[in-house]
This record gives sequence, structure tokens and C-alpha cells, in this order.
Amino acid sequence: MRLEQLELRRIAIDLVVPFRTSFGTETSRDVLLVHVTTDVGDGWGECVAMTEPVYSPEFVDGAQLVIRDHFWPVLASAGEVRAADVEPLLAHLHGHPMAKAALEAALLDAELRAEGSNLHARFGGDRDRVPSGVSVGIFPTLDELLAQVQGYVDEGYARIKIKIEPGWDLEPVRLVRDLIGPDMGLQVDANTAYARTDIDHLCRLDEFDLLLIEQPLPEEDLLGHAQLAAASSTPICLDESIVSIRTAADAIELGAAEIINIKPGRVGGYLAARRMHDLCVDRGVPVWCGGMLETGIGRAANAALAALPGFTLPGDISASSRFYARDIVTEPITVDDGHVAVPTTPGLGFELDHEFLDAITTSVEQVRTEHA
Ligand code: OSB
Ligand code: MG
Repeated sequence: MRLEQLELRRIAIDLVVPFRTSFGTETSRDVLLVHVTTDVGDGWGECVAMTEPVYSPEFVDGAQLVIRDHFWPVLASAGEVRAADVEPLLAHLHGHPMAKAALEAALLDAELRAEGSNLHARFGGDRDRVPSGVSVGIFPTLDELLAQVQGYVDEGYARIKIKIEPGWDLEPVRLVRDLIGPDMGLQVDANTAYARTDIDHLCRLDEFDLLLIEQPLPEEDLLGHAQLAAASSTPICLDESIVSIRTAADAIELGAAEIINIKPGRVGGYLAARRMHDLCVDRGVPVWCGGMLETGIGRAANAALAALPGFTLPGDISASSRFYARDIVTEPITVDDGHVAVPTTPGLGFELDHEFLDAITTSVEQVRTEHA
């Protein structure tokens, strides 16, 4: 394809319930959508960068700038490009995996649509539906937490993940385990809120038969995670730490990652996410697909990724309604019998609801590229 136009569109979309993690509370998302027009058609990608750099160094204004001023000029002047060329063409520009992932996703959407194909077919996942887990935030009271969890159990989710932080761990986990019973999958995510000095404390979670503890320690602390993994009988899963195939391989070898949460935005794109899956399968490490509160664009593509055979644990691929009253796609993801259907519509697997998209658009920036 030859790239003709870049559109950077920002939307404001409210969450149905505030989402609190150890790094802060979100009540709405300011989402950057990347829309590319090429000589074979157009495509859309969603950037998962948040407003503030609290999950990783990226933030949405920075992502927009680096795509517009640094990434797009390289790709637009490269002549014929395929989605698979994005990563190598931008490799000399350090970091910004979420921005790169969004641009690559837009090219992938355009390319697949032009081929009359979709991401599920491209990846070759062997399932047409994937188990759906739900990520539950921190609440002002335990009663509110339990009421939310009960609602998700009633909706049929296949597993529950609750956010923890110092002061909100053993008691909420005990109560949620009692509520959902011994057979339902339960896991916790600390988003780096603990320190190596908390290893003994974190081992007290062992009695609750959790599927995993996600990213308890700071992202750079691979050795601390290895020490915790050796001490704890609950498997340690990394999220924030795993920023590349190399960190994944090293964390596995160190014994710091017994399970890996794969997020396409964090690792630089869906194609890199697929390669990380392949590495983990090769090393015998289970993976699951994480989420970043995506709209229907990102969630559709996540479901196609999660259909690959190494995704043996339920992902954070909840129904659109878990976060949004109305989505920007015409067929928002739903949970049926604890599962989400893997979309097979052309491209990444969604069609936009243009009327709603326009209604919640807060800015549009366009860059045209004239080819000689
Ligand atoms: O750590 O997995 C995380 C959302 C934003 C940033 C980080 C995380 C999360 C979630 C939400 O847990 C998962 C989802 O999108 O359903
Ligand atoms: Mg996480």
C-alpha cells in the first residue's frame, strides 16, 4: 500500500463506573484513534495510551505528537508498505510502543480489508470464541466491591481479576473468594504497588488458590519477581515489566515470569504480540490477553489474538458494556456463556458507528502526503 492520509482523531468516552487501580482512578477515556487512508482503502487503529503517564511512560498527547511528527513521515515516504514493515521501519526511533502499535493496527486493518480477510484468519487462531475475564477495580468499601463482583458473576464471566494495593489485599481477596466459591478462577493485579520487603505478606495470598498474582513489584524489578516466585506457591505473572520479546525471554529464564499478560499496545503491536505468544509457547509459559479499557476497535483485535492456542488463561476481554454504555462500533462485544465470539468481519474485526463516533469526537487532525 501507499499511504495517502493520516487522521488523528480524539474521542471522549465515559466509563460506566469509575475504574480505580493502584496508580489512580479513571472516569472517562480520552482515546486517540489513528485513521490511515491508502491507495487500497482505509483502516483504523486504537491507541491505548492513557491521559497521564501512570501505567507506562506513554501518554495520549505524546502519542499523537510522535505519530504525527516522527513516525508518519518515515512511513509515508517509504513507498510501498505493509503492516509488517512498520516495526522495522520505526525501529531506530526508540520506545513509544503504544503509538507504534496504533499505527501498525491501522495499516493492518487497511491491509486485511483490502485482502478481504481479517485478523482472526491472519493469525490462524484455532477457536471461534474465547473465555472472557473481567478486571474489577478498587472500591471505597468492601460492600461495593462485592456488589460489583456479584454482578459480573451473574453476567457469566469466566474469571474475576481484582486490583489490589497495600491495605486492599487479603481481606478483599478473602471475601471475593468466599462470594464466588472455590471453583471460579480468581486472580489479582497490583500494578507495581508493592516492594521486595512485601514478599512475606504477598505469600499470604497463597491460601486463596489464585490463578496468579499480576505485576506486584516495580517494572524494572525482575530479580524481585524471581525471589517472590520462588517463595510463593501462587504463579507470578508480569504485565508492565514485559516491554519486548527480549524482556519476556529474560524474565522467563530468570524465573520472574511464570505466566505472561500480553498486551499489544505495551509490546509495540499485534504482530509483536503474536511473536511473544510464539516465544511463550516455545518456553512452555502460559499467556493471556490483557486489556487497556479498549473500545470495540481494540477489543475486536484482542479477541483475534486471544484465539491463538497459547492463550490458555481467560483474558481481560470483557463485554463492551463492562466499561461503556455505548461503543463506537456497530456490533459491540458481548459475553455469552462466559465467552466472547472472535469477530470475523473484514480487517481487525469491527465496523464503526460513525454517528456516535462523530458525536463524541473532540478533535481531528489530518496530514496529507503528496507522492511524486
Ligand atoms: O494492569 O491490566 C492492567 C487497565 C488499564 C491499565 C492497566 C490495566 C488495566 C486493566 C483493565 O486491568 C483490563 C481491561 O481492559 O479489561
Ligand atoms: Mg495489569
